[in-house]
Amino acid sequence: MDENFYITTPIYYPSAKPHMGHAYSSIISDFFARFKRIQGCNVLFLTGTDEHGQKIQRAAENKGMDPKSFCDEISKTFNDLSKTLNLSNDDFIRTTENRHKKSVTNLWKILEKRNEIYLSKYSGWYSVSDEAFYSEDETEEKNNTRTSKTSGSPVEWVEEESYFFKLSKWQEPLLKFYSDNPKFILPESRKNEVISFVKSGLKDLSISRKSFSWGIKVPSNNDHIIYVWLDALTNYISALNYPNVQDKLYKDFWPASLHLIGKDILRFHAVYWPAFLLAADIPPPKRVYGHGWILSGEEKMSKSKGNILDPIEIIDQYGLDPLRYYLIKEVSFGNDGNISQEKLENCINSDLANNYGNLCQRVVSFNEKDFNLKIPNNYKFNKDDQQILNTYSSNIENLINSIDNQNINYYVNFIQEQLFAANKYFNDQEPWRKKSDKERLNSILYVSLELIRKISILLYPIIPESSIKALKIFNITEDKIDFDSIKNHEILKVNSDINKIPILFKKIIKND
Ligand code: ME8
Repeated sequence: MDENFYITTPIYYPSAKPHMGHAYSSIISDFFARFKRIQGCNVLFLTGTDEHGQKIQRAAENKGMDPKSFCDEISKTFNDLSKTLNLSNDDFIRTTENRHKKSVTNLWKILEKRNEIYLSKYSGWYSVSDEAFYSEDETEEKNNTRTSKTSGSPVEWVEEESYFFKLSKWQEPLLKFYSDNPKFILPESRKNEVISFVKSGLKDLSISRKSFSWGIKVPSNNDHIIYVWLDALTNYISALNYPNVQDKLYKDFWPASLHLIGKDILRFHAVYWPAFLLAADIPPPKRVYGHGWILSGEEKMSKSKGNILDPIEIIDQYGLDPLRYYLIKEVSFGNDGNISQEKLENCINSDLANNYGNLCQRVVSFNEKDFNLKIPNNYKFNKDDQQILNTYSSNIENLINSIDNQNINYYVNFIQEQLFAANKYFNDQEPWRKKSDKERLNSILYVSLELIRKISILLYPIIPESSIKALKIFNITEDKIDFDSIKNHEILKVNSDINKIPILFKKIIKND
């Protein structure tokens, strides 16, 4: 397969160090990037930091630092986190880089040239925390503070000269775009919210600010700073060397296959971004998926609420792959989810240590005693063998479709069922009682090893490090992992050597 696949995370504000919500978006994006790679696609995976605007300027001031040094410091913690999370990102973009400034300035000039921008005056509410403008009816008075109804963050009154983007003009073209591209916004429930918002009427959008200086200047009027969202969204094409539209990266990867974001920033990605692009005659991305929130108690985790979970602490205590597995499996994708230590420990003990790790150890140890660490020969699949093996070949299209529709839950359920089925197969077939029936014994061991190979491949996008460790049994290295091979049941070469591997997951001893 030579399909190109371009996936992006949101670019994160380096206003404070990363938390579990950021880790979540990044891990899910990595899951898709890794799946597409083992499917044989040419993948580009981008993440980065969104460094301009009043929010960052104020955060830097609070620390008594200049914004650039402040961003250098915190952006590094996001870049370090990408490594700690074992993200397979190909690039990490910072909006303070020249390649990005060039790209934003160019997009602005095109919009100006196409008469999509005009100068006027903005008066209304602005949330620095969300970097968003709100109309009167989108705000409310709470504890003597005017706040945004959707995010709860405080808003302040802004009155200043501003450039406007003619968003109202794009209302109908956007609605047509949504109906021509029914899977542009997922999940479906959020798509409906966006469509009703657009149908309710779009006002022109203020796209420059004058009252602070930290940002990219409007090329034709240096008193103005380009609105941070117009700046930030453009990162997705800056990384492809836009405005050089002849560049191979741009040609191969634009329009993006998937912008994966949290539901809080769907409006920016599903309304403003395609409108800017349509206005500049650039094709919009193929899909925007707005995932749910990781909650702490009942609330969205965020710095301002002081209820953040630190991914590094969890990784130090439990390891990376357990956290990745937990976030991908336990947070029903598309919905909000809670993190609990108890559920995480249950996941480690039951799914990872018992069902997966133990299966690998049992089968390899059995093989060592009876087959001297060789793939059995002279096997013959019976009906039970055929049935369990065929589950993979008959589900391969469903699995691919589930990923192509961001239905992670289907993919993860399939793995869980197959882990259960593989353990049951080994127990039910009782190879320890088949020592006198060599052909049957050979077959059970061959099938069990083959099931470990298939499951480990399926697990690779979720827990890459552990999957690679398990695939060492068969001397399969990361670059040889091929998703399509799960439909083939006779890849393992008879009489070839297999390897013992260390315990994959340690069980958590609970003190209750
Ligand atoms: O909004 N649960 O940056 P940001 C799940 N710079 N995901 C969460 C989360 C939570 N509790 N909290 C944050 C910005 N996220 C802009 C984006 S893109 C061109 C510019 C994730 O640092 C989620 O993906 O506030 C959310 O959309 C993103 O982090 C916001 O990160």
